Amino acid sequence: MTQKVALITGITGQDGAFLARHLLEKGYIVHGVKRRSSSFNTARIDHLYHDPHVEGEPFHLHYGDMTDATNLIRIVQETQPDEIYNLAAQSHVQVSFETPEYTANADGIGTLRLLEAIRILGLERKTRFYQASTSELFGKVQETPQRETTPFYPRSPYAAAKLYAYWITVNYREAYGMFAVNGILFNHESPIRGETFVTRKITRAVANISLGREECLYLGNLDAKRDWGHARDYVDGMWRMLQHDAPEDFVLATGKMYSVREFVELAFSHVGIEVDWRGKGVDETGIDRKSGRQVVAIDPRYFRPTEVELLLGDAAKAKRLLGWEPQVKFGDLVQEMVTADLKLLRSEPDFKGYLV
Ligand code: NDP
Ligand code: GDR
Repeated sequence: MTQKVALITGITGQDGAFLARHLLEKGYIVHGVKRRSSSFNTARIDHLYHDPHVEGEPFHLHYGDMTDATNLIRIVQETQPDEIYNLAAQSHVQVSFETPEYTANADGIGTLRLLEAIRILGLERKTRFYQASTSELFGKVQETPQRETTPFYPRSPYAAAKLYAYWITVNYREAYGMFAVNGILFNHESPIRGETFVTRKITRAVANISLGREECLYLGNLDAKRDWGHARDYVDGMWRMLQHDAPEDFVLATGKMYSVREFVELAFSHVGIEVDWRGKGVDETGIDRKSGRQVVAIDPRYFRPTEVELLLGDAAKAKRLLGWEPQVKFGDLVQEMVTADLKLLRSEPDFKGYLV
């Protein structure tokens, strides 16, 4: 049997790394698109990469950017993929308020460029296309829990860009008969989550504070609620969507929702700190009950101009048609992330020591 070929944009991100490993384990040849950066940005996938001169090496990287159409056309032409997973994006919601035009270009028009590449090269019948859509599309939620039929109401430049990407994917499916699908994924995390997303920011700070390297964790809205799963489970869902017999859109979620505050409390409990909340609003603080030290404070800079207050997904369709169910529970996810950050930070030099 010939090996299937997959092309992953956003290969250097959290999901790109998990998906690349998943597909390599399934025997795929995997091509990834990485951006040129002034220093190394492949830490998450270095363990998958071997000498490209070895014959039969299944993992290949290509320089590319979602804002560069000719480059995307060339990569698709060279790799002739059976499946494309479009994971590349400026994916930070708060950053999108500061870089709205770039976010629209990379996340919205970038998706169009890739779909057009498939069409220009005449690969509509060969190449299946996965678009990394998001629960942020639901934004100011119109129905809880949110499912495939829930109306969208984006609340950020990021979500508005992803809304365009969602609909252009649906349109290319309907207009050109392409196997193009949206995975509407709720938040999913892991020890390799980007350090500025709230979960990883919390688990890193908890590890740092417990090692005496940091005093206090500064956060924004503690009352935001999210449906948090594990990235490993979610990349398997992406793959299942492209193996399904018909191109359809699917929600992936755990069906459980917790607040940022609850995430903070649980993460600190793993290093023996019991957080006691005092004050209200921007003056709220989290105090370590035993030592009386302040370990959490609010910084209004982290409040968003428009916030998504709660997200809770219903993944019944994915369970029914794809046999997909998340395996990792919230408590285990938090524990895994705190444990990994403790291990990582213990092995990292404390640069303060070099500065005295
Ligand atoms: P990350 O932010 O970890 O990774 C994003 C990836 O996109 C990185 O590889 C990044 O490259 C790349 N990228 C960014 N801009 C460009 C560009 N202009 N051209 C080419 N590559 C680019 O995101 P995740 O792995 O967490 O998420 C993957 C996708 O899924 C994203 O599209 C995200 O919006 C979406 N999503 C994520 C969810 C989650 O909870 N994680 C939930 C729902 C959707 P570099 O390393 O160089 O920065
Ligand atoms: P989100 O993730 O916006 O849901 O987007 P993030 O972890 O950034 O925020 C979750 C919630 O926590 C609140 N919050 C903070 N967030 C950050 N980053 N930093 C803080 O200090 C802080 N304090 C409170 C936020 O206001 C928010 O309500 C993620 C991304 O991966 C998107 O790409 C993806 O589409 C969605 O998840 C589903």
